Amino acid sequence: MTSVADNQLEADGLPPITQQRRLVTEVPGPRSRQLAARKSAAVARGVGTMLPAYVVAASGGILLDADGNQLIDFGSGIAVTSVGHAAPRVVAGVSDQVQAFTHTCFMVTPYEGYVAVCEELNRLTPGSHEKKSALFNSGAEAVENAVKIARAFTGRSAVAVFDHGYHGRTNLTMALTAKAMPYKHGFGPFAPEVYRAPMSYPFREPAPIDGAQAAHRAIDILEKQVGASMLAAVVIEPIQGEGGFVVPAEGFLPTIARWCRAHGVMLVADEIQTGFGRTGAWFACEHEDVAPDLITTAKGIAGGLPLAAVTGRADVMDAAHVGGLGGTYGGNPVACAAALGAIATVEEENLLGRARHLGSLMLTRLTAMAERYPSIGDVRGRGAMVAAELVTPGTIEPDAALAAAVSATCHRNGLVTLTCGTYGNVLRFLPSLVMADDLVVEGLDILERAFAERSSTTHSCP
Ligand code: PLZ
Repeated sequence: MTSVADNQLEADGLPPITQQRRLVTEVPGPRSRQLAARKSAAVARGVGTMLPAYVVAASGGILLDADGNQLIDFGSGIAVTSVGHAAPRVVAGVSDQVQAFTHTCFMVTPYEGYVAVCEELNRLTPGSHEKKSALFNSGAEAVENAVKIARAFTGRSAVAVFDHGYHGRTNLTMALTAKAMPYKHGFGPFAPEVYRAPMSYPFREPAPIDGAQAAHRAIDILEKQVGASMLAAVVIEPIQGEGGFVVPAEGFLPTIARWCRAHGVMLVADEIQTGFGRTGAWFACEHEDVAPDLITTAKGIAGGLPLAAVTGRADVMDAAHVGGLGGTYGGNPVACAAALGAIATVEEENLLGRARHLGSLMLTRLTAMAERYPSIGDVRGRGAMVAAELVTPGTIEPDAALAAAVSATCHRNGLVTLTCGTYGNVLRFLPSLVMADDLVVEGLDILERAFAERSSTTHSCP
């Protein structure tokens, strides 16, 4: 398939992108290293880069770097390009919109795209109740606004979040985020009235505990340390992203949801990483039949353009006064056009089915690898959101150094992998849902070779 990016590349005298890995230099190559030197001089050092292979174009599941290397992308820009890089419907929608107009500000002179995206969100998010939406620029901004809306509706101020949770880097969302380094360290003071409860993290429980029990452990703490009547919202990722792809035990989420309902606490599902088909359903809450009061979305919503949303019960969403929600760029028309293209792509290409298929392919292979390499302590995930947690064999002692080493080996071999986790010891895999099976298998082969290489020095393999 020829995309706009392909044509531009041909015009620049570079070959078109094919859906294949191709290494022509070391990764990163000399041109990328030159750019990295410019970056060091020009960009604040706080903005890190994980794999400094500078991208010049991308298509489907492949990134083309400045040296002509084609990399298999198992990161999707942190779960953003689920419909693939430069997805044709996204590119077409964006191109048309850019020709028409780029910005008016929806709060000044509105346009249809914003309304259409809200209609789609109201239709696609869990629950058959009447819903409304509001659009923003980033995930963090969506979470901030969900808290504002929950506070306006309930007249309460406290917010509960969970161990290992990640919700963003703004002041309020830093307070909601669990991990200090690198997200919060030195950046306080943080917003008050944020309380943290223990998560259900099956691999790390000291003793077996089911989902309902883990929920009651959290509820107990919230009741004692905050009081349900003080809580505006419980904000939770149905599957934690940055915290380590933590899938709570079955029953955890529904039990929390029932408790919230019984006490008038708004359940805010942060589906910024899990949403838009990533887990094999439109939203991860659906796997346990939970319909949250509010749901925050971003990332996969718009095929790579910055867009985020809060969607929820119409009565709750309407609690904020007229003019109380907004922002200059929120629901920018180009981003809205991209979102409509991305949503159509998920529906028309059955990407929910693809996510489930890729998920079972990855889980099967990783589970087999875990038998062979005892440093893989746990393999987990849902749909195309899959992870391997690395430990000292026979223990649950995190091995972040191994995760970094395996990831670096993958990078050198043309596979973009990401790590995550409170302990930095989780490898996560987020291929685009349009990635062909053979490319996913090739990526897993590279990963397995990286384990073989890294493990041969520490223990023998059968
Ligand atoms: N909520 C569940 O995953 C963003 C962060 C990367 P923004 N995750 C990637 C980094 O190191 O900054 C995220 C998320 C969940 C909220 C957010 C925040 O979304 O669009 O990055 O603001």
